[in-house]
Amino acid sequence: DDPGMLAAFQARIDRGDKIEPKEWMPEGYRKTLIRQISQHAHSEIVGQLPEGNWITRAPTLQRKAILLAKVQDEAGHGLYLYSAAETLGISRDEMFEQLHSGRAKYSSIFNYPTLTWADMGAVGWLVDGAAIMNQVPLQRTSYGPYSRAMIRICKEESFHQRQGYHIMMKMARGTEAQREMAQDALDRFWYPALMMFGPSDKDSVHSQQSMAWKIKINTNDELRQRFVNETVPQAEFLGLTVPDPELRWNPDKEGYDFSQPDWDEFFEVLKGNGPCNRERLGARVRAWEDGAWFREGLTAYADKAAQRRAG
Ligand code: FAQ
Repeated sequence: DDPGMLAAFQARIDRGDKIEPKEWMPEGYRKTLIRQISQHAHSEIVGQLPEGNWITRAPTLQRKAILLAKVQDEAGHGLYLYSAAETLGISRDEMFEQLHSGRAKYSSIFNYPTLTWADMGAVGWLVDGAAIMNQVPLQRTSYGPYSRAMIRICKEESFHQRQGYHIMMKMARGTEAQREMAQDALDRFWYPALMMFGPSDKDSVHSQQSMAWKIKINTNDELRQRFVNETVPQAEFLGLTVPDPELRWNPDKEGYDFSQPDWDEFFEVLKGNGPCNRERLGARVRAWEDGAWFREGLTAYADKAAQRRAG
């Protein structure tokens, strides 16, 4: 890229301009956005699977309707984000190919199993809670279509977080067995939720450049700290214990000191060796293959319709 063009582009970013699809952008900026937005889209699509597991077993009709609506929202977010990525010159088929071949990532969190109904509470409360913490600042990201997608998505994520917390309240204040299920769900999801923010700043390869381009607004560790600060009082309100003996309020930094997740486990999950990686990817590949006849039918119909119009 021409140095003059790069400097002018950086000046636009620094001024707070939004970059729009047809405008000039450095190749690295385009590639980073495609990576981040498509990974986010894949996360929404794969993220339907752990909760989809409980739709047929929700304890009441009302809970079932709410969970169904939440999972449908996630499909919508995924499609919305694929569209935003397409404005950068990648096709949806290419993105699916990257997901199905294992080349593209999706959030590590969705490689953990959802074992009990309380996990639906923990996912909504902690996973959507972490997603919001990450995505609210992204409403100010420099790429126009992405920032606008984030505004809408964050509104729905807030509802998701509240429904999860509501399940946790019910369980934590229910029978002793229900309280234990809620505690167990918190025990299993706490550290995987902390991992959602990405590796520690010192190991984050992309943060510096992404922040200079305002593709990212905060560092991974900043957002993780914010999440802990907001979530610990919510756990206390539920009467549940965060599974971290080192957790302590630190008045000097006006935040909690807390233990880091097991980063070796995180990198293993990223390499495809988490508890559910194979199952999740397998389910997506199967869905793609099972839908082949339908895609072919649609294309054949579109071709015929175009011929008819031309004739
Ligand atoms: N999982 O240099 P950095 C949701 C990778 S919310 C997997 O720090 P970056 C809603 C990273 O890609 C979840 N991979 O990377 C929902 C990179 O590898 P690469 C989705 C991870 O991009 C809720 C390498 O590690 N949200 O789905 C993870 O600057 C409930 C080095 O890391 C978003 O994607 C991870 N946790 O920062 C749905 C938000 N962390 O690509 C259903 C947008 C890092 O070079 C139910 N994304 N990696 O091969 C972001 O903000 C950023 O991409 C970060 C990572 C913060 C995730």
